[in-house]
Formats: sequence, C-alpha cells, structure tokens
Amino acid sequence: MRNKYIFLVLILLTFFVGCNREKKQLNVFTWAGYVSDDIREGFEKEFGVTILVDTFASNEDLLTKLMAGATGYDIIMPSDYMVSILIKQNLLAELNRDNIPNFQNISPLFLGKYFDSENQYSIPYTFGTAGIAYDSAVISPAPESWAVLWDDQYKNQFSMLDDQRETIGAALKLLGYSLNSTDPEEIRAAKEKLIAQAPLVKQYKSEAEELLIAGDVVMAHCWSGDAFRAIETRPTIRYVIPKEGSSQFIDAVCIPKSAPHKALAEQFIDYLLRPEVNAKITAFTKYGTCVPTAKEFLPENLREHKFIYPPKAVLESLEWLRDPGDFTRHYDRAWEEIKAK
Ligand code: N2P
Repeated sequence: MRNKYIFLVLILLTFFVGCNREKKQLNVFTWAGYVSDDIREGFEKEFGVTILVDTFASNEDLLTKLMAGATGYDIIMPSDYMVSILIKQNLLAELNRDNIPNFQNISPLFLGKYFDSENQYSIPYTFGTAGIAYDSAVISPAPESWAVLWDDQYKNQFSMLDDQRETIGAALKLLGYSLNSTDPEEIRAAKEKLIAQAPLVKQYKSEAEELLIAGDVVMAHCWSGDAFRAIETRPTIRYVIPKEGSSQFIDAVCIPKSAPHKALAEQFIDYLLRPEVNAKITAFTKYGTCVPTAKEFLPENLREHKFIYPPKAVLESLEWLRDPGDFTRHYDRAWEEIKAK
C-alpha cells in the first residue's frame, strides 16, 4: 500500500517538474512579414517564453480558421473591418487595460475608430494602403490607373492580392464604385472584370513582395509596406495609388476569446507599445507607427515617407473597408467564381 503511494507521488512529481520546465508558448497568428525576429526574440528573452508565429493571407482566411474552431491562438492581427466582424461573432476577448499601461503611448488619431469605438478589443498595430508596385525599369511611364492591370502586354507578368475584398475592391474602384458596394449589379460587373483579367494574372498572392524581389513579376497589386520592402532589394520598384482611389487600413492586435494565455498576450501587447519596440515594427514592416514617440527611434527616411504618409489629395481618394453584413455572401460567391477561372 505504502509503496503504491510513493509510486504515485513520484509519478506526479515527474509530471509537474516536466511541466514547469516546459516554457510557456505564445501563439501569434498574423500577416506574413509582420513580426520580426528581433521583436520576437526580445520578448522571448525578457519573459522566458517562446513565440510561435503562424501567418494568414487575408482577413477572410483568419475568420474561416477562427470560425472552424481554431483555439490555440493568443494574438491575432485582423484589419479594421474584420475587427468589427469578430466582435459581432463574439470571438474576441476584452482587453484589460490595467495590464497594458503603454496603451497611453498610442496616438488618439488611431483610437476610437468605427470598428471598435472604445478600443475594448483592439489596439492598432500598423496602417497602410493598397496600390500597385511596379518596376520602373520595365514599366514606363508610371501607371496611373487600375486599368494597367488589365493591359494584355503585361500578361503573366503581374500578380493580384489573394484577398477577396481588396481584389474585388480594385475592380470596383476601376469601375467608379465604392469598395463597400452593396449593389449586386456592381459586384457582378466587378466579378466580370476580374474574370476577364484572370488569364493575364500570373498569380493571386498576398505576399507580393516575394514575387517582386524574386523578379517573378514586374508589377503587383500590393500593400504599401510590402512594396516599400521590395525596394530594398530592387531599387527600381515604385508604388502608386491609382487615380480612381484605393483602400486604406489599420491592422489591429486582438486576443481571441479562446486564447490559452490571455495575460501573457496582454504583456505582449504592452511590449509592442513600448516606443523602441514599436519603432522596430515600422523599421521591419515599413508600415506606419501608431506610437508617436516611436519616431525618435526611427531612421529619418521612415519618419515621414510618402509611402507611409500619402499626400492629402491621395488620402482623400482612399476608403476604409467595412463589414457589409449579410451582403458578404455576394463577395464570397463572386470571389469563388473568380478563383475558379
Ligand atoms: C503585410 C500585409 C499587410 C496587411 N505583409 C494588409 N492588411
């Protein structure tokens, strides 16, 4: 009898010691090229944990995974309109501000937005735009319109974002409509446009900078920071926001309701909001910082660059993507048909 107890105690002890030795793991689900090694390693060292980063190509990919019951994620980075959808679906945890004292470092310009008016569920990570990146050594004069992505002389030499709202959005803009159209006729027209374009498209890919850097394409429907990153390797690359207008976004940091390590996730958010860490986000992603004091830690060329801060006239041509509610199924269906081509 006694031996049995000793045996049991030994087993339990081994189990607990084993558990303790295992480091806590923070699981981050985000866009490609969004969390640099130095940001990850800085947190890992200071907090004695490991961070695992997994990536998605679009907000809809993220939503699909979460709706399918993915429960391992502690940190996710949806864009603005997807924050509203996730709140509505009851998939986000409320942030405890007591654990995020650096919240005060955020510029009010990026707080209280339509998608989370009290910032109960999100803090801003970066902001940017969508447009066209092109190699000025090959394509000249500079394109001005989305129409260049329908020019058959560039057949097989360009990519489109693998993102239903952005890509249908580009076609809607070309046609003179809103990114947030809820008119079935307009969605049909945009869909027809994109079906006609499909034979020209080399690839639908959200990580467009990879194609630009490899020289697989000379032009890409692309997000601003990713174009900016491609320039480091290929200095002839330029970025333009077409005259018909485009999208702008704020990508947020949220904690899913199902997060296994909520307190640690809040510590991570607080860490991201330290000015010197936040500067590393911009230095790496080439998207804008929402922490004004981070600018002190940024090289001159990243403080006011026009890729990050477009001129006023361009800004005025930009729209935010919004949650179209039940109408989303029209976008879903159109996208399925386009991708089937
Ligand atoms: C970064 C992608 C930016 C995300 N590679 C656009 N919301």
